[in-house]
Amino acid sequence: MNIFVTRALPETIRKSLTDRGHTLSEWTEKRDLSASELIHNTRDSDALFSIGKNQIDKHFLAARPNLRVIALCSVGYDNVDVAEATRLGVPIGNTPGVLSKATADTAFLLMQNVARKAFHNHKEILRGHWGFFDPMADLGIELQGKTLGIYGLGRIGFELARSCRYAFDMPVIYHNRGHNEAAEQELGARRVSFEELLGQSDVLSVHANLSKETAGIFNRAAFSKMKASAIFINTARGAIHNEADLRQALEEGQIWGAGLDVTHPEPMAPDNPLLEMPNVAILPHIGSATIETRIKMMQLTVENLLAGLAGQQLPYCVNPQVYKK
Ligand code: 8YV
Repeated sequence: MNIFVTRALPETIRKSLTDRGHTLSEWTEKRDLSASELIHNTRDSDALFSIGKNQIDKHFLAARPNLRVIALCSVGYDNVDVAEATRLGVPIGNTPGVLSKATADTAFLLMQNVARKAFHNHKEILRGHWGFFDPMADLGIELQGKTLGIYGLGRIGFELARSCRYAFDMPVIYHNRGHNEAAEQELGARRVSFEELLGQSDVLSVHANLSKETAGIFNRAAFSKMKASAIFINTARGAIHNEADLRQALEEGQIWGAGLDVTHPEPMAPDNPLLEMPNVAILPHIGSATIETRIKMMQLTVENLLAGLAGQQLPYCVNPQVYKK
């Protein structure tokens, strides 16, 4: 069967599909496909291997309702109209679990970078400013014993909470719809209201899905309730924080610093003022970007594709309701 892939694949991953008799058609241009290009290129496809930001919206699904499987090479699926895919009976696969540690590690490194102004200090060396030693210039803050707040404690939040607990003995609070029993038992994490999360966190890290409920929830009102010494971290989706409000909060000292692996839009413009702020660390969405993790993500995507093309239930399925029809 025919699989359209939105990127060129490593040979081992390609082989795991072609060895099963499938034919691949890969998009090799170094840019994302437009909506019409995605529709055009999947005209003879039985399955879509989606890497990057492809809009799997109503328009696309209406044009390609007969795809046997849409396999996302990501854990997030905010680029997909899942309700519409479910209505049309199209199974959507994702890659949960395998990127949790890598993404949590990215949040951890951003947290440390902001706390110690590491990116800023590195930029200072490049500017030739490694000169006179001033013992009170550019000081960071200690993380030891500070409170970690997690907005959306799932697999990734759990890994970050564990790292912070063991590395810096940080007590953990979190805001979720329900309890996370494992985090409460293993890490002594405490579930709190959103207001308490804002008011009590020394480091507040976002690990929620982007949804109608979470979009823009970190806005001017939210930042104004945080500690002036707090660090805000987002490795989930850029649209969960309001960038103008975040910038204002940083400029006015409502919060101490921010570390972002995600922005809205992406890529961030190179002249964005946040990039020059000493208390801000920004990365270009590299949360899952380790060799080990990216290969595992692709392997899970392959598992989903093989199952979907064989008419079986996807092992990692976002909308298992399609099988109840
Ligand atoms: C991906 C991600 O790199 O899994 C996710 O949701 O954000 C990243 O791991 C990105 O989605 C590109 O496909």
